[in-house]
Amino acid sequence: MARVITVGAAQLGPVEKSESRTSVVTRMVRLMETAKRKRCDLLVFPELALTTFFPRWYMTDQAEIDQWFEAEMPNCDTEPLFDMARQSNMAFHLGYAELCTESDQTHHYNSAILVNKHGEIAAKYRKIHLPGHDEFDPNREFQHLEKRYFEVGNLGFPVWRFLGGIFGMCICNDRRWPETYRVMGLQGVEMVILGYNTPTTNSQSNEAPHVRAFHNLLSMQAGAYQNSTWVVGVAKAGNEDGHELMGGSAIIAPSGELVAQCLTLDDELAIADCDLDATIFGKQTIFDFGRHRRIEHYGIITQQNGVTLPPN
Ligand code: CDT
Repeated sequence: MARVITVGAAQLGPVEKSESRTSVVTRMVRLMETAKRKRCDLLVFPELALTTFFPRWYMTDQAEIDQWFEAEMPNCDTEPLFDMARQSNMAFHLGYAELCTESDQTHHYNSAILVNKHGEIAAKYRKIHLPGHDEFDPNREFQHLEKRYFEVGNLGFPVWRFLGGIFGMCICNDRRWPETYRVMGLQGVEMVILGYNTPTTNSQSNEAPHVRAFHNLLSMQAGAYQNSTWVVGVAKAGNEDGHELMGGSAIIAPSGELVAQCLTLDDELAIADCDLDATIFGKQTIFDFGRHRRIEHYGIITQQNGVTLPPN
């Protein structure tokens, strides 16, 4: 029997610095209402969905920085999303800046959660590939200070049994790295979910916007095909305080084909019925890792004179 889940890519338009979380969550709830009418099982929101893409701003005051983070999840601002999940029998994915205490120390992560249809957090991922820089860079048209504000995620790339399938998450820049998909692919992932905030232009080169849009799809479509998995990539898009973010949120089949895509730079839903069994063909044929993958013949030296070399 087919395992079909209806998935909504819930793209968000711009969130300006001055927009409150209450206002953003109201917009998100509106998308959830539409998704409910369309019988979505799962709604995917972008990276750092609740605020502007604050790493573009240079800040030195830790109290000011911490205002962009959530110390609890859910909290009073985000509770309506969890209530909607319960009322609508709809799971969702949310990207946000996470402030937490672990072993008596404060930590800052760029995180994402999967919330089930009962409104319970079922899974969490913390972004591993943090792009950009950690000090003010006068040579950039705008800053990208993820390395300043976030620590590298410490939860790896696990997969979870969710909605009758095997799910994994990554966040934005992670989607450009083949390792991201392969680590989850080796665990049998059937749907990779991710959010992104990607500037339309590169602050260090004059790379054309259409090339950047191409790289966005190229990475996700290759990851899907080479691991025979669905990929759902969702943008925060449009002009945030004069800074353009690309859209193009997409639902990609295990064949690598694009099956749904957002066309605007605003709040928008792209919906597709995703059959998780569509992953089986690729996993049992060309990308049957057990039968065909031959890592021992790739020429990667892991041992020398009986000593295991550290990976680099
Ligand atoms: N949010 C995020 O990871 N954005 C990056 C932009 C990199 S440019 C320094 C991305 O890979 O889309």
